[in-house]
Amino acid sequence: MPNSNAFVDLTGDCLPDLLLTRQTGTPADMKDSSKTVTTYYEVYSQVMVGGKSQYCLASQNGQIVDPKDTLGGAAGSASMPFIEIADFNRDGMLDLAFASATGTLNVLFNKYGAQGPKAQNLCNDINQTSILKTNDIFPVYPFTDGNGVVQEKLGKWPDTTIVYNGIADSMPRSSQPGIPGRLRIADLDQDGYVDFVMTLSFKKTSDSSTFTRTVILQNVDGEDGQERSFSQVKSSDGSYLAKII
Ligand SMILES: [Ca+2]
Ligand SMILES: [Ca+2]
Repeated sequence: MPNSNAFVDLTGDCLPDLLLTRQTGTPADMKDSSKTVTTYYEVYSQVMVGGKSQYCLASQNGQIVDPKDTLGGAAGSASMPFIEIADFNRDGMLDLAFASATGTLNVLFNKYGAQGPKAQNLCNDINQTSILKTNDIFPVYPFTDGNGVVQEKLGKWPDTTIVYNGIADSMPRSSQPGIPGRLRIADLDQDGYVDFVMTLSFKKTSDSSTFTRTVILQNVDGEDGQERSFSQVKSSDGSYLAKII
C-alpha cells in the first residue's frame, strides 16, 4: 500500500530516484492486536545500463516505525507517516523527515557523500550499482539519535497537564501521542536552513477539552556531535508563531 512517494535524486547523480512508503499486512491485520504491521520505505534508484535508464531496488530496509507503534494501541490505525524530503544540513544531498506515532520528529540524513554543495560535486556518476546494494542511503531502524539521525520529541508545552494526541478527527483520541498532521517545510527565518511547520492537536487532561496549535521547529546548529537540531519555537504568550512572525 504505497502512501508517500516522490521522484527525487537521493544518490547525487542527477537521475531522479523513486521513494515509496509501504505497509505490509491487510486492514484485518491492523485490527488484530496480535498481529503487527510493518511500515517502511523503499528506494528504487535510477541507473543507466547500456545507455538505458533503469530503476533498481536500492533500499528496502527502511523500516520507519515500530510494528507495535499504533495509535494508542487502537485497532485499525497502524501508523503511516508522511515523509518530507529536503536537504536539512545543506550538504547537497537530500535528507528524509517524518513524525512517528510516538510523537517524535525523525530526520534521517542522507549517508551518500556529496562533498559539499559545490558545482563540481554535482551530478557525480556513482558508476557502480553495487554501491547501491551494499550501502544504505539512510540510517537503518531502529534509529540511534546522533548517528546520522536527529530525533525531536514533539508537543512540548509549558503546562504539564496538557498532553496531545492525533491531529485528525478520524484518529483515535487518547492521552497517548498521535501522528501530527502533515509536515511542512520552509525556511521561516531565512537563514538558509529549512524549518518545520506542523499542527498538533492537544487535549487538556483537566477537562478533556481539545485545541490545536501550530508548532514551528527551527533548524539550528546541533549539539553533542549532532550536525543539526530542531528546536521548538516558544514565546511567553504561548504562541509558537510569535517569535518568528
Ligand atoms: Ca543533506
Ligand atoms: Ca531556517
